[in-house]
Amino acid sequence: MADRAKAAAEAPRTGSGGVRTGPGPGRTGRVVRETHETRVRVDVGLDGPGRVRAGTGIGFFDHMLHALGFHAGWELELSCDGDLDVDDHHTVEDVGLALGQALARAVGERREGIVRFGHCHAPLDEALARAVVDVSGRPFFAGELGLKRERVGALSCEMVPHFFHSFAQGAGLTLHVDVLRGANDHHRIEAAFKALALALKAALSRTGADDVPSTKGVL
Ligand SMILES: [Mn+2]
Repeated sequence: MADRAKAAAEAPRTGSGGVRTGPGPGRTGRVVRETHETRVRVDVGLDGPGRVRAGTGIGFFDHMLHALGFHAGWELELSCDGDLDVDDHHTVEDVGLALGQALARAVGERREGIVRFGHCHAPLDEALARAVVDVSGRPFFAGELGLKRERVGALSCEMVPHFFHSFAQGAGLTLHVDVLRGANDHHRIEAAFKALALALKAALSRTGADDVPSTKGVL
């Protein structure tokens, strides 16, 4: 990570600029997150047009973030300069948190006017994954991914559920992701990200009303 001393002097800091919240015509969120370990920038727009750029220094992770953003229909620009000389842990964790926070900002504090619940099955050849999401404001992740390899490319398989956990924490999502079958861990992970993308696309779609989707009147 370049200029580590400067980052350390400023850390930890979570800032935002040009952030517009609420379900306006363009729902966007920006997060800049700097710590001793990583520097993450995320710009996300929930209403397309489905252009994605992701650069984290971990090729397979970028491939998964691209799948997530593309299939969710997001405009996503994400970069992370992290301490990959240590390992992939801080980079994956902090990208999950920052992307989740950017998503929460784009949705808006009251979460009004969204469907709220979403679920999807996604196959990739022999692999089949299921994602179920509630934009609840209560962060929770559970799931069985059944990964056998230690890593795919430069991404540790143990960091895949950790990413989902961090993302759920940052975004305030209740999230269940399970891979139901599949022989190839690349396929299993990619099916999981695609299922998550499609479940989120459904949950974040607009109802056309501006009410809060809860019997409590608040989320
Ligand atoms: Mn692939």
